[in-house]
Amino acid sequence: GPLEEISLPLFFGWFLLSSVQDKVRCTSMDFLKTLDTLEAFKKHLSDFTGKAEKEVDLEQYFQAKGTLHCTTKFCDYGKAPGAKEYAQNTAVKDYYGSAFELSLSALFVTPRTVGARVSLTEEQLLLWPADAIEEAGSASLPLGSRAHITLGCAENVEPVQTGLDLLEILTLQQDGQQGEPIEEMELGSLTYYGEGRWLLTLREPICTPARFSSFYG
Ligand code: ACK
Repeated sequence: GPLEEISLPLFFGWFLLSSVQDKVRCTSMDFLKTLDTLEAFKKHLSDFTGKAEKEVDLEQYFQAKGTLHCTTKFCDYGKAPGAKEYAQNTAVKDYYGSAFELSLSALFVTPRTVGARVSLTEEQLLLWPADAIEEAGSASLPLGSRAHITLGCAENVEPVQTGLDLLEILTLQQDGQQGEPIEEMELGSLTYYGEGRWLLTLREPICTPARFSSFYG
């Protein structure tokens, strides 16, 4: 009935505690600020602007999208395939409301999105939808590869794009494309994958507390 339909959320996920949201946002802003000034980035500026001579302020280019979280299952209030099964999963019910520590292992930037890659533990993978079809060119990426935090989207880009951008980069890596090593930054090593795709592998992963819950909107 209608009550059942509205009892499912828009999505389930880990929500960063508000005290750490600012820290993660600052790290991301610092990265964008630095990336902006690199000669290597300027060389590929047309990926972002369409015109080589134009300038881009990456901090302005991306807009923040709500509270920082890592989506596990997009349910669309029950309309998404597998939503009901996910909500009834024992692990989902048992862990609902529990605190976790998420490990952010990389930051990535594309002309569409900026995000953080989340490396899930075995325990956290219990909350990843088992039926997840990793929607990239290659279907053979490990479960949970898409796990990420959307830090910002370019104008007219929906946050669902961030996970797809991450999968695209991981698929390139899996297909043996090492990317172009750019430089060692304070936070880690920066690699360019072409077409405006930048990956900063963090030297020290950022550990951040997050609660497993859901969002109704
Ligand atoms: O940044 P995100 O992970 O991308 O968080 C938001 C959240 O759900 C609310 O929109 C994500 N999202 C939206 N549509 C989908 C989808 N079809 N598959 C997976 N995640 C989605 C979005």
